[in-house]
Amino acid sequence: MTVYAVGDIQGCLKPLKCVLDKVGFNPSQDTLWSVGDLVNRGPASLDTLRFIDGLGNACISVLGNHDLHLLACAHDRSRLRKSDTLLPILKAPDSEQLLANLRQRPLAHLDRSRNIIMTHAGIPPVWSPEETRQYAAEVEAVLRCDQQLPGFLAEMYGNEPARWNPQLEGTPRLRLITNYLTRMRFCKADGTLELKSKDAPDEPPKGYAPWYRHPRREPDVQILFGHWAALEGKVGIPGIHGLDTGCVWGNRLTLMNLDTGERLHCKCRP
Ligand SMILES: [Mn+2]
Repeated sequence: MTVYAVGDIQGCLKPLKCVLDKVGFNPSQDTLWSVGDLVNRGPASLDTLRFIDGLGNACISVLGNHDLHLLACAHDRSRLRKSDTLLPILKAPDSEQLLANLRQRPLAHLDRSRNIIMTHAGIPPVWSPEETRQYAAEVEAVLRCDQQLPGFLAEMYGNEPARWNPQLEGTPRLRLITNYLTRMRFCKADGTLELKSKDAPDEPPKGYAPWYRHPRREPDVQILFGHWAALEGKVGIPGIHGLDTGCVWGNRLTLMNLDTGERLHCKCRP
């Protein structure tokens, strides 16, 4: 019974199967955590979704920005961009089921017995792990509601508001929660986001720092995240684990054993 966590897969199914084979992953005994961005840019997004769904309860995957983009494109195909590789999912005979399953996935997974929290992009310094779960649940409820979903997906995009305030309401509140959990890289200690820069962490926009460099509310809770391939998996802070190692960009896929902390990689082409 081992728990593993995998970095951004983005339709790279072959490398995923490769790392799982390397550790002899057995879905009837082991568990796979995924930091999200299951789909897009890579070649096998459709089969990746089918594979992950096929793992059932043996896989816990949080939603990433590309997963949410897939849901948005399903509701409004004009959102599809040239670089997106999502069309095969939208045209698949099992498309409806795959999208329905994706909508049920969380934006944050908190495991108190292991004292680990996992999100796609990270946790803003102003939120505790419990608050993170609570705010994530607000967005999850909207994603699961047929009436509220289309409106949210239409208004989800945008960089404002930039700073958390518990009094925020409605769309601005949901958009900021989503941006923190699925798009954040740089912010200020008070949580103010800067979403335009995708640079290396040692070149932050003036006045900002990588989110994980700020003091956090509960340092004894470990954080797992993906999203930031430029980090190459190196965060340099004990207890904070960056798992995106840019597989889809020609680098490698990372699988981490959460019991031992050991990491292994697959460099095979997607
Ligand atoms: Mn991402």
